[in-house]
Amino acid sequence: MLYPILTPSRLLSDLSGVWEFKLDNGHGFEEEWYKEALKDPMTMPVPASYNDLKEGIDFRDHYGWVFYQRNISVPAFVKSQRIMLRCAAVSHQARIYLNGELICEHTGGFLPFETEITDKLKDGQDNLLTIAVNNVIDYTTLPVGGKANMLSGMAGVDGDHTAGKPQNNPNFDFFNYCGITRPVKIYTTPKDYIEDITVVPQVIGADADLAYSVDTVGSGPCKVEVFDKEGNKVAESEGAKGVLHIKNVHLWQPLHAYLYDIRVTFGEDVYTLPYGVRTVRVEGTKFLINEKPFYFKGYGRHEDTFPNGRGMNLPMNTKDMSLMKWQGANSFRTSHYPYSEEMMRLCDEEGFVVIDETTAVGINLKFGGGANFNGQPVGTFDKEHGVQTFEHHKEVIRDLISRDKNHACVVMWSIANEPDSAAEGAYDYFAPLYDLARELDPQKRPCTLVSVQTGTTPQSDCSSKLSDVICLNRYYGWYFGGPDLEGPEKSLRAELDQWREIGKPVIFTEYGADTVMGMHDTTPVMYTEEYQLEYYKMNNKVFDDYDFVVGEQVWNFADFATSQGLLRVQGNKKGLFTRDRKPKLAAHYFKDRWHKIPDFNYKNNI
Ligand code: BDP
Repeated sequence: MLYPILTPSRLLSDLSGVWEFKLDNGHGFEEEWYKEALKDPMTMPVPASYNDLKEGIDFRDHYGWVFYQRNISVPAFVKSQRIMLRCAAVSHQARIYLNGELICEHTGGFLPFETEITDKLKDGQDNLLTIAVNNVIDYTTLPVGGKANMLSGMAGVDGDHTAGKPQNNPNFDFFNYCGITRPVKIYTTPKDYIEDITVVPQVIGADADLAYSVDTVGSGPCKVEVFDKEGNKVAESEGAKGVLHIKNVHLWQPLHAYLYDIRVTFGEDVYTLPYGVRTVRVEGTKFLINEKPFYFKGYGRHEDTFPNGRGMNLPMNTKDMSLMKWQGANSFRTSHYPYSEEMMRLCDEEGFVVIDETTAVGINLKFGGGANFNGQPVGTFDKEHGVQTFEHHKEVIRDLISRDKNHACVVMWSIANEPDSAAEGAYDYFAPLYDLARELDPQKRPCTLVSVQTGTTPQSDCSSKLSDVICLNRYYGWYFGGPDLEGPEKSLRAELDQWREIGKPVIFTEYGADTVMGMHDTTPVMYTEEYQLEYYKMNNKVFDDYDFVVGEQVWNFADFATSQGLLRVQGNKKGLFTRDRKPKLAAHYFKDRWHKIPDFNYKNNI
């Protein structure tokens, strides 16, 4: 799916701004709130998560639907064009009404969807646009929620305590922010238009061949041209499919990005795709970018800021990129959902390497004592009582790859975070999803799932068989051991000795310790900044001893909001930075360490 842009043939209008807003009182649909102007609405910015923008727990933890509304109209001069309404992300379920008519429904909170409105707009008048948004998560959704009303597993209580009123029970450790979290846009195209563009690079010596295909609707001649940064045309081709040959190609390299502009013309329609040329593959225990062994230095992150919640925050994206580069990092994982298209484009521009994750977090009923769904332990993949996410999981993989396939920054797909990957039925659930991702990705990037520490071994984890790279979330010295770090160090070494036998590259995609900014002690006790530092030093010393460990991504880049619970002091405090991006002690330690670790060939001499 193409990112909407302004081109010589396409108009773009961003509907960001202050909309009307109302929490559903349980009768919104029955009373047809979408048919006329909302009565007694509040104001609400779009894009943003609404949760932190008004006061009170009832507002923050509202369960169910909310209604957003505004008027739209388009200038008469675009009426000869095809007019599209596009939402970049609505968490988690959307119903769109135009002038009271339901025109589109979508499930899944982190990927774009669009609908044509050309014939639905009234000429010369305002049109009432209503977007109803539902935040309910359950065993059919991604991310996964437990039984409604049950207190969260993260609260550290047994599952038989129920809350008084309906509420979500996230089976994951981040606040269930929701709303219209990314921009809503109207864009137009000619009636005969470019639907999609796919480009696959192949580097041959100093040159590159870009195999391209353009999906079109209607008829017309198709031409593709490639321009370098100076605006010189370096390749061109005719037809909807073909190969573009670039002589002396300038490669996209981690932290040294280079983007060409690929301009596609189809009849009257024009679209320009920024494009980085690089290759990615796994060989033995090495992860090769442009044929050189790459070492991942960076983070698991969240799209989480105050008061935007998960709402797109362009200044913070820029600040984060600057902080990550200040630290000498080169990569992050989009834990635990696809990030905004704006962030992905920024990573392409800045040369940041991304492991691109789906929304599949919480496919693990062992969390919360395994009592999440029925109040009694249930097998995660139990056909009758387990998760019912498989079909939606396929949709998410399809939509994620369709959105992000052309990004140079994306070097690997993460199919899920911490699923119950050693459970009965896990292999049968995941094998078809890997097959699907591999079939759909035109660049055939490596695929992984991010493996949980509890209950998995290299022998039992289906990731050993299915993944190209083993990604481990490990908390030796935090949830497993600590404050003593000697025992955890031994256990970590013992585990790595086992993974060596699998013969695949290993990346630590999470490791970390909760740390309250400003809490210090001469003895590194848990929760102090000193303990976080000692914890990381121990883990890193071990990673450095294993040549097949090809990356370290700390948990987390910054402190972030979660559901309330006994283990969470106003959120998860494992950040190297606070939520407002001030560095803890360990941030300086990593700055020093990562600037000494080269992006390539780090493990060559071990
Ligand atoms: C891992 C999860 C991550 C949590 C982290 C933690 O992947 O989402 O935030 O643990 O407990 O299990 O901090």
